[in-house]
Amino acid sequence: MVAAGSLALLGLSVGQTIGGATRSSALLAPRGQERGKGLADFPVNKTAAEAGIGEVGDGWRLELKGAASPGMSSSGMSSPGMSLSRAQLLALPQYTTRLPIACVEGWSTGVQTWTGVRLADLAALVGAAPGASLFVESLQRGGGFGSATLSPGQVGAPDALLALRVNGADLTADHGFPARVVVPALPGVHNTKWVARMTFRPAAVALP
Ligand SMILES: Nc1nc2c(c(=O)[nH]1)N[C@H]1C(S)=C(S)[C@@H](COP(=O)(O)O)O[C@H]1N2
Ligand SMILES: [Mo]
Repeated sequence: MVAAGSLALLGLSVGQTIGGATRSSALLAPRGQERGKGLADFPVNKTAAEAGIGEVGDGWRLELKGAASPGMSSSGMSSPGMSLSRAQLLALPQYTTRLPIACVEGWSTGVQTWTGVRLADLAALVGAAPGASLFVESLQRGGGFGSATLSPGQVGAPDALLALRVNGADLTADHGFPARVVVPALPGVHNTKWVARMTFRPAAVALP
């Protein structure tokens, strides 16, 4: 009786383990998942803790650097740039876009509603030349995903945002608080989280 009972219990727990493992290895399952966060409860590629991001407080500033067009600046030096608090970013015109983030690993966040500042507006603010590309750097140190480059077309896309909010609430830490990039039609890896610095670079000059 005891043996049969243990066997039955074993069968039960094996069943549950298999169920759990099957769920977490499902094709569309992300590596990590944020739970119990209501509207922000959608897949996460890497959590803030995994990326080594501590709590980001009021001291955070977005460092923005522009670059005059090569023809206008013989030195080719970038403009001094500016730094913006989250409150200052929220005071700029806000745009909302409904976009999924699709990871090359084969899962997607599904369509979420992102709100923030247009990349194009940030480019204009810092005096970047038309046609500039954008180099985005995260607070994250190390790891392959701490920076990304966006083409001039992506910078100019009306749906390309530095997102501050998602689904009507501030970004959660795991989705990139205080600010993250969202761009349409690019692999998820371009949607840099925990943004620290954005550098607009002049369009490449064709050599003779
Ligand atoms: N700084 C940073 N940004 C990042 C990543 C990362 O590991 N570090 N992962 C990227 C990848 S591969 C994907 S698919 C998306 C996923 O966004 P999510 O975690 O909000 O779902 O974030 C991107 N941005
Ligand atoms: Mo990804």
